[in-house]
Amino acid sequence: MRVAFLGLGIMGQPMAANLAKAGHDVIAWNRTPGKTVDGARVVSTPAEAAADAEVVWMCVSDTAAVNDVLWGENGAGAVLKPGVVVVDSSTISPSAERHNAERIRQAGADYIDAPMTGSKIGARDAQLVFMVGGEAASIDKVRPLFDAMGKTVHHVGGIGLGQAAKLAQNLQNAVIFESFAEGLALATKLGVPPEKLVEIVKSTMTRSGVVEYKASFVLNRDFSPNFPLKLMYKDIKLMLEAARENRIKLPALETVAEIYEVAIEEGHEDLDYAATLTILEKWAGILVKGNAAS
Ligand code: NA7
Repeated sequence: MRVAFLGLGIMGQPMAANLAKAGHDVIAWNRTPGKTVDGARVVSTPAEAAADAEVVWMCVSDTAAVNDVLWGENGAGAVLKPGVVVVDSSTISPSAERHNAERIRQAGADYIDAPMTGSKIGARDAQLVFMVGGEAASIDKVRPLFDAMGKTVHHVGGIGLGQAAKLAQNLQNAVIFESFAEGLALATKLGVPPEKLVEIVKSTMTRSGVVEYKASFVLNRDFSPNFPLKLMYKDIKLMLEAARENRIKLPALETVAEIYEVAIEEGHEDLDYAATLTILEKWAGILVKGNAAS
């Protein structure tokens, strides 16, 4: 298929590369020039990438970025032809997706929200899990592209429900990691070696995919971004916004959000969200100097 891939960040770049590897004709674009994708041509505007595409796939930071890519100067939204499918794999607000879908449909094109999970390694290994909102027929049209980038597609319901499911799922990543980090801080303060605690967690019902993924990075004090802290905080704000709109209380998440705010004040926004651990360590008086990535 002819695919315009818009956004070559930590997730987008390997996703676009996997599409090209699977034999699709990929034209890619990134806001900051200089990014390349094996097997794809890179052009200088979203409109140029989307001009002759059958599918336009977006993977950018947030709601404002999706707006820019679709509706900004040289945006892809202005060049869509009837029959094109636009897919958004960014994590953004569910209501913004409904608004985008409405405008895209006026051009006769289809829209799907398809946020994903799997982090940098899942993107590299084509093992992403997609949570999708939109028409089944639109999803079927782009099924080969999902297959080239991921292992599972969950069709949740109508437009925006992929994002809603993603927020509910990622809320658990944020809170589970925080509980792991608090356990580590307490263990270390009381004299239990962190490696021993990880060994125990992995051998009990406390184990989780989050700990499986994060433990080795944390033990190696490698806080380079798999999922940047600022993007997890962006998602936390989306979750709290959805909770407020729908009169739901999320007390654990509200506390976790405060830790992210401190981490951002301390300049950790571009590190992995695992760097929130260093804030707990600092409060516990156990942060070894030079231990936090800087
Ligand atoms: P990254 O690695 O931070 O990449 C973000 C991408 O979004 C990157 O290509 C950015 O371009 C692009 N971006 C950011 N703002 C804009 C605007 N205003 N216009 C166009 N493009 C923009 O994030 P990930 O790849 O980890 O995650 C992407 C999404 O998936 C995100 O929603 C996650 O929550 C899930 P740049 O290179 O900075 O010019």
